[in-house]
Amino acid sequence: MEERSVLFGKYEMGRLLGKGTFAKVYYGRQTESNESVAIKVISKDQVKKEGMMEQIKREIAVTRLVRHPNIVELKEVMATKTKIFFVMEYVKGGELFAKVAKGKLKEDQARKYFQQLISAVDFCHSRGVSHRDLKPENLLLDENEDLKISDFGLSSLPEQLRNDGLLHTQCGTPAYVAPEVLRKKGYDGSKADIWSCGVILFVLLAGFLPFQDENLMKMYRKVFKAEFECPPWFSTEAKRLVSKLLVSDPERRITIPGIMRVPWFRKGYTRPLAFTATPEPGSEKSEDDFGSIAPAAANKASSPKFLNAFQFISSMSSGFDLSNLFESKRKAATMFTSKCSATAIMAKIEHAAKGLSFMVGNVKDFKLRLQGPNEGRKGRLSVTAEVFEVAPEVAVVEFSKSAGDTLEYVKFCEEDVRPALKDIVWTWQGDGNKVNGED
Ligand code: ISQ
Repeated sequence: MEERSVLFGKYEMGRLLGKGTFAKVYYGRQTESNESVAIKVISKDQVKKEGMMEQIKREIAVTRLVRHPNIVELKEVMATKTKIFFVMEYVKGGELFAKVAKGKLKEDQARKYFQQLISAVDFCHSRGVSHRDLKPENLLLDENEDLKISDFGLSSLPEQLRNDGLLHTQCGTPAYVAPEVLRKKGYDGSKADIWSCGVILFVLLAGFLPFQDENLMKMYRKVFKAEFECPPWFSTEAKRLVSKLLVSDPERRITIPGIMRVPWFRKGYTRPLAFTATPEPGSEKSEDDFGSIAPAAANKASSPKFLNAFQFISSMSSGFDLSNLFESKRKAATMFTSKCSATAIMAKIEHAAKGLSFMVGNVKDFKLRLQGPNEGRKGRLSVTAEVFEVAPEVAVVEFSKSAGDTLEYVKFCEEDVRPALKDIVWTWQGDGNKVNGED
């Protein structure tokens, strides 16, 4: 009988789907539901050695924030002492790249993919996320021939923002990267994404790249000058749109609202239906069985527990060591993301707690202890609030109960904390892709 490795007693690992610098992606099958998944395996050692842990954390945070029909969904994050596993939606149809490699697409087909690409990119930008490595290899097709963007791995959230509010890192493949990125001056990630979308649209319609030369210097020069030529089969309208996308000066490049007004783009375009908010993995479980281990692994004392993205981020922020989480029982915790500074969040929590007559004390720089005014069922309620900065513009805030009754704690979180902090919350854990203020 063939030996199949089973991950956490839950996913049967299958063939290799793809390989990157830090990760391998395997086909997988959830044993219980028979559902296909893609499992990205990352070696922690290698990631730590290369100082990439921050990037991994960002990938998780970002992928959780951007749930959209045209973006590969991250279902679960698990870890052992040596490896990180991203369980993702399995996308059956392969890379869009493979399709284009066989030849140019018909205009209507190219338009459909471009519309789906812009819809997903617009959604990400509205969440403050730019991809910065958009290229056909990162675009997959599902069984309905719908496009799915994969791999926010090496791009994602605004990482190296300087005082000018512009990005200062270069990622991306030269053929697709915007001139301002190659110039290594600060750039606006969302404008650079629009350039890449322009290159992708050109490739879909032409079957070849707009800026190509065996000599890399010459290729760069063409990119800087946005020097390209549309093949004769491009329609006038398509040519006009490509010329508005591939504009060297990012300030003069068309914006997403601009693209959406172009008749060529609008043809047959329907915004995706309201995205269904799927619960945060693990949120459907009760507190007591949270972190329980799957049957195959359950009888091994050293088996790791499942971690969802938020736990994962917070555990890594507290020293990059997941081992403590494997042994201890998970605390009752409530988390949200915020785009405010850690200092502002701390001040807001302190103010809100004092307004509720809680005593407030500093445990360490970004950790507060809040103590309730009344004796509860199990003594005075004591709550810890901790702020983790996961990216310059994104913080994860975790509330956990240190003492007192769990029901009183949950009530406190839902009825007191949630309304009091509504101004600073971006997304609540478990609210799917709902951003605060959206219903
Ligand atoms: C999902 N399905 C198939 C292949 C994949 C490769 C990378 C990321 C996600 C994937």
